[in-house]
Amino acid sequence: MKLLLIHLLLLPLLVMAETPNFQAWQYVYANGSPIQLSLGHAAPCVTDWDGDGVKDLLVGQYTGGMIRLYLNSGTNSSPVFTTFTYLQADGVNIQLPYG
Ligand SMILES: [Ca+2]
Repeated sequence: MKLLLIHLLLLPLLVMAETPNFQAWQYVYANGSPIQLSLGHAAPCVTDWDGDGVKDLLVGQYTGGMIRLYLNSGTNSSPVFTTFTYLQADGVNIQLPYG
């Protein structure tokens, strides 16, 4: 009981410590145009996919359940995205359940 009470008392502190700091939205461009998905429902993720120290962009898309990979040819502070490839496994586009 004592342990539960301590957890309950500390919970607000943990929530406050993890509160994200959002900034105003902005388009992400590839080849000079905003990245658009045909049906929307984008699931973006930023990570250094190829291990070169520069963060890349992955975007899960509703259409076909596929995942776009935009490699960053710029820097982390000024990313540059051009074309994308779909993530593949054994030469086949990875498709996740969708719908
Ligand atoms: Ca990278």
